[in-house]
Amino acid sequence: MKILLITPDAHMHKLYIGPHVRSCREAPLTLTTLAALTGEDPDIEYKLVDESVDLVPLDFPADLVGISVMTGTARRAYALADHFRFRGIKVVLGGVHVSICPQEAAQFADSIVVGMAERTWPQLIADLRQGKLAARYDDDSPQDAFVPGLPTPRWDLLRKSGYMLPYTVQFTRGCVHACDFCTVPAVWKKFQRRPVADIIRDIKLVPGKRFAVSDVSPFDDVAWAKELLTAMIPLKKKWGGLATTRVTDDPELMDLLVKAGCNYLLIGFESTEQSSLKQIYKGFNKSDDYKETVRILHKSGITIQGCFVFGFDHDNADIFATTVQRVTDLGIDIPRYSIYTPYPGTRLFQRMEQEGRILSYDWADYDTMHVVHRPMNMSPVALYEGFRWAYKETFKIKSMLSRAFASGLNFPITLAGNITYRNYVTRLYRSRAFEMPVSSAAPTTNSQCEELGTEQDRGAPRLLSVDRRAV
Ligand code: B12
Ligand code: SF4
Repeated sequence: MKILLITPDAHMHKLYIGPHVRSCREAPLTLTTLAALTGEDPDIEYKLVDESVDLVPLDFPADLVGISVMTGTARRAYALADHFRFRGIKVVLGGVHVSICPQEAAQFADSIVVGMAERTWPQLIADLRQGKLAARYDDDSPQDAFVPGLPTPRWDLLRKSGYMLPYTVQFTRGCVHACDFCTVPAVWKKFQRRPVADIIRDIKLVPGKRFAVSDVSPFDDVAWAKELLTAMIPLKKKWGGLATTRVTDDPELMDLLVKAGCNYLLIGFESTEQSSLKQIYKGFNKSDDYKETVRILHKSGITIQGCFVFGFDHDNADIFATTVQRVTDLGIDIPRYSIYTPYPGTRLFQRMEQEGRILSYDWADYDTMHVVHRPMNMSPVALYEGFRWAYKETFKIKSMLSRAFASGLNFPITLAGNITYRNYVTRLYRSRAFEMPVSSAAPTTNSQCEELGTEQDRGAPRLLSVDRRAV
């Protein structure tokens, strides 16, 4: 049985080096994890395609196509699904957007998988073999504190040359926090850890010295994190991942992070304004502490990718210049900006809908680079222009080089990160000019996307254009 698994394109991290495309990030885990779930089965032949670095083989002779869907890539995913179903191939959709909007996704698939797929994916394959594919599979695994028995991802199935870091290891899933704009607490209700022994087994199987961790918040159970980091020390690997600003609170945790080989962390600072942090339920970020957080991380030899968001209700036109200045003063190595985006399923989406402030229900705009809500203290155009201005200002060559030189031994990581985002700024300025998104018939009830799956709302003509551009 030939199974084609696809992650539709997320343009942002593409880096063009001549005719070659690389993705300036870690290799994604979703497809390699799915492929591992069916174990050693000689009858199954997987082909994994991450559209950020590869072309989707539209004529592939698959028996089954599986597509992983995020909100921002939903249109592209549905277009690909249409294409393969038109060819008579069964299509299954899964992933975060499917878990939030199952009824919408079901219209484009023969089957959908809601939630994690550890149990449902092997079951789905078994059902398909017997010609009994169900329309929907729901995750019924126990939401225990630990997730035992996850296999090592099938890293061998991805094109390694496409990524900065071709090996990604999973430590945890979910998050203990509940920021209003974040999909994670909306989909994964519980913070779950993997058994330390399973994680160590996976890390030992990483062939090179370096790997990535793409879990959103793996160090918030401090006692467990210390146990894991202690077990990682003898492996002598180098790695990077994500953390919250609170990671620097515990000196022993910081010490173990360094000893375990961490030299890069992506951190959501989100705002320089405490009033905004409070409003988005991220009050555990203390703007006054940012300087100290950065100092501790730098002293520990850790490069910081610092994320800031524009468009909060307390933001006014001054926020762009204030943030750009603060990013410089703090010495953030790799700054990154996003636009506040009310993803379906989140508390923010619910609030924005109630307040009638959602401007676009076109999921393709939900990539944090487009304004999809009406800001409180500025116009949507001013938000978009301010966002672009902040990026342009921050990624001037002189600023980039000064950040890279300031990062000492981590010069290569910082420079690579800055080049990626400068590249991104260029694309941002070339991309379609800001148009006020026109909401096609806003839903009349607050039932989120379940109401949005009509022909009219999903904009059928655009969906059918499967993009055959060569990358
Ligand atoms: C790594 C990552 C990325 C990577 C790789 C994405 C990928 N698909 O692998 C990159 C860098 C590309 C990325 C980009 C973005 N990301 Co991201 N990302 C993540 C992150 C941190 C981890 C994903 C992961 O690897 N999980 C581990 C794997 C094993 O789990 P999984 O993907 O959930 O898959 C399991 C199930 O969901 C299911 N499943 C998933 N797909 C499928 C498909 C089939 C067929 C089946 C059967 C099952 C199935 O089975 C899997 C095994 O159980 C998540 C947070 C999270 N916890 O999920 C955010 C997350 C998915 N990203 C998010 C966002 C917002 C973005 C960006 C917009 C950010 C940005 N500004 O750039 C862009 C997307 C651009 C766009 N055009 O929309 C949001 C998604 C919100 C939403 N509603 O879509 C998340 C949830 C983070 C958050 N804080 O809310 N991201
Ligand atoms: S934004 Fe980060 S800290 Fe907040 S809920 Fe999401 S993953 Fe957790």
